[in-house]
Amino acid sequence: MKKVLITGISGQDGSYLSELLLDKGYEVHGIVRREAMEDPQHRLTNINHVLQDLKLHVGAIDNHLSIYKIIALVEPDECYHLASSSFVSYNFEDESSLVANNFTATHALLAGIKELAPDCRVYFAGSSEMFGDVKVSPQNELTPFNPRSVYGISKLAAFHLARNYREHHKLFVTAGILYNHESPRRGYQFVTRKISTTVAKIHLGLADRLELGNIDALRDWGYAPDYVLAMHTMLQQKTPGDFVIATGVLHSVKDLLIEAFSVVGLDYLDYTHINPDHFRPGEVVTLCGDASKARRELGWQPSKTFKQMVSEMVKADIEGLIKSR
Ligand code: F7E
Repeated sequence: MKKVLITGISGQDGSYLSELLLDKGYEVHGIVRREAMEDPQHRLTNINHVLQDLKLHVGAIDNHLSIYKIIALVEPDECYHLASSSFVSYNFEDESSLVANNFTATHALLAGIKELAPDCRVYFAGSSEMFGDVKVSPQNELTPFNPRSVYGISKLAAFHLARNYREHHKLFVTAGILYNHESPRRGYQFVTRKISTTVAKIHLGLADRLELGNIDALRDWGYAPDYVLAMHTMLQQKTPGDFVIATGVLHSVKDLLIEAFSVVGLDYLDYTHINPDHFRPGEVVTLCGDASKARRELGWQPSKTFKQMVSEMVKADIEGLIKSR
């Protein structure tokens, strides 16, 4: 039985990936914080339904010793490094934990794998934020990086480290450059979930307004379960490499609003208020990915349209709110 180690297992992507790998017969190990183990009902919501099938280890991902011990214990065949501080906006408030979570943690993991499990295949979660203020669109694996946020910079530094371990230490390290990917399990701070949950509340009479920042911002939004499938397929290739995963279709936050409110038959203009506090300094407004390499080499393609995904998110939030009443 193949063994897999996932950092960030309780997040959106970690939870879908766990399901996928359990279905494929893997022994699935994950690293979680101590606080999460002490309060699984609230902190492990995304993986509660598969908790009994997982093997969880308490660890601090930016602590080399802690990571080494877990790698030595698990001896993984595959490792998916998904843990990171992923909310771009927080960057501006706490840069040091971003560097620790995104860069130091990647170093701890790669160094541990090199010493203790050198045959393990590693997936590194890169981000379209590494492209930043782009001069060309859409972006592919050869597009120059020009990150505009500390998040993007820390991810890019870790991405270079991953490449370095691939090229100089000959580890099987593959990096996905993933564009925004969403689902009913997305964190509430991200704009898709903020909108879907507020629309659900408005529909149920639990809220009457939605405050947003720049609604003209454009993003390439995909469906998270499709993206974790891409991660797994990447690690089954003969050789490691870098892959852009994206839909290639741009939508504005305004499009998202129109779709989400239309699910409950309302007009976003009646509820939406622009709050300048939600605008980001140096915001990257247009990022669109060219996933032709993934289509060609992995046979990967998105399974859902933007409209279908937004509708699923709003309906899931309505259902969740009704259940929790
Ligand atoms: O913002 C605009 C905001 O926070 C999307 C992460 O997974 O994808 C994600 O990063 C857009 C931005 O995601 C609000 O300014 C307007 O233009 O949902 P988001 P993100 O920053 O694109 C990349 C690929 C990652 O790697 C990240 O880890 O929506 N926007 N008004 C707003 N965004 C938020 N959150 N809240 C607002 O009120």
